[in-house]
Amino acid sequence: MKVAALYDVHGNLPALEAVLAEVPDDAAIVSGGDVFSGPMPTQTLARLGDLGQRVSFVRGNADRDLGPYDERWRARYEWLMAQLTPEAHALAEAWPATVTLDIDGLGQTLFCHGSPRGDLEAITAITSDERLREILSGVTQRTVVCGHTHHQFDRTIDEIRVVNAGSIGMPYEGRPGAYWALLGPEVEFRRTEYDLDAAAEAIRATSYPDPEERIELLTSPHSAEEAAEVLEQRALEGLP
Ligand SMILES: [Mn+2]
Repeated sequence: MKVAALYDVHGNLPALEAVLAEVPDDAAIVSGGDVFSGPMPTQTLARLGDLGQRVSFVRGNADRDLGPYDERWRARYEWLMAQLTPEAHALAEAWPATVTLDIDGLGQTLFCHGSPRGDLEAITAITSDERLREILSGVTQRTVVCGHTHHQFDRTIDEIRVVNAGSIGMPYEGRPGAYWALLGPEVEFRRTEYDLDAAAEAIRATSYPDPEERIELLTSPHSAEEAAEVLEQRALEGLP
């Protein structure tokens, strides 16, 4: 089988729509978590839900309650909970932490959000071999697909290939767009362009707290190098 790995949409419906228009008809879809934490949560969830059995969901850290929150994050979380029905949120919290699929050319492939060990554990392009080896110590699959750190990479260590699919809705790639991966038989990194001005208007039309901050992230994204440095440092300090 062929799989489109769609990670970290973060409630960015216009970006998701653009990507879905490019996903080949014969590809299955894995939603890699952090689906709705962002400006258009309900619509984003509904759009993926409409795809039915074609989608396998993996839960991300932002798809579950991570409280207690500081003031700023509490406002965001309360806003999010006011958008989603309790049923929708319960459904998301019940998504599995990992999904395994057999992909053409890549073999048994483990999909997770952060790492195979947890949705908050970050793997970056510059994670040391030593740390990566420890993270992968329980893995029996040939390929691991992760997200969470919002930048694409493809690394192989001890015959396990680790692919970060990138982020559709909030990429740290230095260049705007929706980033995802098409898997099987190769690993094909994709960048899909979408209308940023229209997306910004759609975000402003919501009641999302801090819309301008989110729009800024989409129009002037951090570089992958910068994100990897910051996120790797946090991981080394034991921070989520
Ligand atoms: Mn995440």
